[in-house]
Amino acid sequence: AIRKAMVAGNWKMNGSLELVTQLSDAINSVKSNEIDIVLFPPFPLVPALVESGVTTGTQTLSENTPGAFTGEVDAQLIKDLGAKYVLVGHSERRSIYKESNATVAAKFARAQQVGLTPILCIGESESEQENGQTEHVVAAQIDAVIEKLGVAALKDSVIAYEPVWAIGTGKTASPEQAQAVHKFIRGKIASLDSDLAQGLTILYGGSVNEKNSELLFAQPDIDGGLIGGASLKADSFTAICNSAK
Ligand code: G2H
Repeated sequence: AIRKAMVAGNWKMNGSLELVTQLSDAINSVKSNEIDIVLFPPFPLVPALVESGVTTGTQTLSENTPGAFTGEVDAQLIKDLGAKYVLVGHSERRSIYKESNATVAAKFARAQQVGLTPILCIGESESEQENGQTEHVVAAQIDAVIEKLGVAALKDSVIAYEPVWAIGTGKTASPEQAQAVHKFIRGKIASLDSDLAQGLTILYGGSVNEKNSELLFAQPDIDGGLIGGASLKADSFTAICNSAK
């Protein structure tokens, strides 16, 4: 493959110090140069996970610089604690916490400002998919970042395509369905910068498990996965990691 595979585990609001030990032991036993494995635990578990040797990211960050923002977490602090990546625009942040495309673009910018690599999460809802708006929606989500920062900003980033109707529902996009959207995303970016698009890691997310991961990852424009529920179980997660090698 021209791009290195990545498997990312998004723990959402789950996990414990004990789970850090379990998952880090399991990940350290399947680590290889062929694949980047990253976990996204809740903020308080970041230092323990960094200490374990597993590449770490956070599930969100503040778009602001330090100040009076009770409950928010600053990007520089995340970076100083040893995290390397941050998710921006996960569909749960967009839908539950009302993050707009503009807010997501601001978070993306703030991550890069401190040297964190943003993973830009995009995807259409069930009704948008039924109405044939998938391409329109994902294009607008990417354009919000390009309009703010220019296409070059995507060079030091990852995109995660997660159709909202497939998240935590057990419904996965078929490999062909997902590949078609990934190809559209890469093609859209290639129309602005072809080399950048060829090098860009595009992950698939939404009910990925150890049974469906291999066929998804075999698609030419799917470079790995963003895994939710199945990233909480050592056996499932390591099997998914191995299927990306
Ligand atoms: C999508 C995914 C991880 P799950 O949210 O970001 O979760 O695999 O549980 O659908």
